[in-house]
Amino acid sequence: MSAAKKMAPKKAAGQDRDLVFGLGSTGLSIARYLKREQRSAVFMDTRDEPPGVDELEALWPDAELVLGADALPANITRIIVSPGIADDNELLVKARKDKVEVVSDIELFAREAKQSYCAITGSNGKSTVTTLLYHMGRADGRKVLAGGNLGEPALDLLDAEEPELYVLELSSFHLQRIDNLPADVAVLLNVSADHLDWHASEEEYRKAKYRIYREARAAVVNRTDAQAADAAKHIDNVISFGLDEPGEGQYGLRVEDDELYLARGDSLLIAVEDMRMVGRHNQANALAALAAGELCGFKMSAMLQVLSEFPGLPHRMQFVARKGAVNYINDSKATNVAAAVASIDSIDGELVLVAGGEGKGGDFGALAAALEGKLRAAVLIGTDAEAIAEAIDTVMPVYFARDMDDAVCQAASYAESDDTVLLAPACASFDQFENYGARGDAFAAAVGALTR
Ligand code: UMA
Ligand code: ADP
Repeated sequence: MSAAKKMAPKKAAGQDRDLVFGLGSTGLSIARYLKREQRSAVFMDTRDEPPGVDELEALWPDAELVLGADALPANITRIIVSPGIADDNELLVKARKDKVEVVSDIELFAREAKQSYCAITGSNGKSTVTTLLYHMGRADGRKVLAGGNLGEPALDLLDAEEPELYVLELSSFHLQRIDNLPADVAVLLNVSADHLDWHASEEEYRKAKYRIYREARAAVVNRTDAQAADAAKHIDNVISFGLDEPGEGQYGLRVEDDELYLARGDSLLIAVEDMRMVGRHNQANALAALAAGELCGFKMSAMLQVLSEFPGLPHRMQFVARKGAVNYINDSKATNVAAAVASIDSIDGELVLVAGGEGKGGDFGALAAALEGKLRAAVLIGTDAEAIAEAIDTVMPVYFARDMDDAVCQAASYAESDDTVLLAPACASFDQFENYGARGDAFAAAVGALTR
């Protein structure tokens, strides 16, 4: 199949035909699913050269393909849409007006899945909690599969040997398009502004997150967000978590003999010192994972073992090196303001912040408050460097860098003994890098190249 634009031929009357809209990793997983189901389909992407064309050709040699699409193909029964395509896409708007069903891959997963599943969302911490829960289940001897926004697209999970439990990471893009999601356990970790370049408003974004609870059988709620917790009030089986002291049967933090512990009610579970992940936000993530694991029926001992061993995911508060008495930490996955604030709050002592990229419509004001009194300097890169500078230049010296190499060299020159140089961009990476992983790798490589 060439990347040249091809118009899909009209289908024969009476034939059901799906339109797969988007040819990234989700689109390919939908193609594999439809192939298994022996459905007829046409594939479309607004891009002239979407990433999935070659793989689609190998999977479905006679596939009808519409690239650089500016109109819907004729005779479509249903559109299965990828998460990156926003609801205000004019082709989707037209399809809805024409009463064509628009569904997401997650909706199809929910219709097809025969085993239990735990659905996890939140503005930050989703991947960490999804991965923790996966490991906790495995440590308890369960057959668990994890995917969704993290790793394998959900429909691909249905093609593997059936597990006892699926753990699904869901984004607001997924949830915005969910009608039926009867998750056995639903977890909403936290909500802070993000993806305002996709969602029409912060209110719409929040509401999309709350949809995770609509049909859930059991829920984990963050008791410090009353509005979010309220969205689960119709559910009988609810466990809360928070960084305060927990009530009976709830998860939180307790101090005993000057030592901080994760706790369930009055029972101390594990000292924070004995966890491998660092940072207050990871204490919250661990508590949420324990609550979800309890609702999934996992043994406490297995779950605590995981907390004592799991070092965290790459590009999340990842220690890179100590050079010239300065620690370098890669939190490239801090792609929004709240995540960057959480990582800044996790650092003791003075820091040099490396931040910037594509701001996704976020408000950088909260960065200034988090940085007050602890920042040696900020080195800014990318499209929204100026906007960040405007928000924070009252609390610290701000410098601009051409690229990551330049940013790390400058950061090293401003850092003093025992400072931390922290990459916590508060922005998406796409203006300069393929993804946040490539950005974190560039940071680590630049640190590696420092001579002192
Ligand atoms: N796009 C077009 N035209 C199209 C189709 C897509 O311009 O016709 C653009 C989108 O606007 C977007 C990009 O292409 O900028 C990718 O979109 P996609 O929906 O095709 O992405 P996939 O490759 O299918 O990957 C998606 C998730 N991506 C998004 O939601 C943007 C991946 O999450 C997820 O891992 C994958 O499905 C499997 O489930 C990534 C992500 O960035 C990690 N997610 C966001 C986040 O975590 O903040 C929500
Ligand atoms: P997500 O999948 O939601 O993006 P990750 O687990 O990948 O979440 O973490 C991404 C970043 O978000 C981390 O690098 C950290 O900066 C921040 N973060 C993680 N957990 C939390 C939390 N519970 N609250 C606030 N920020 C967090």
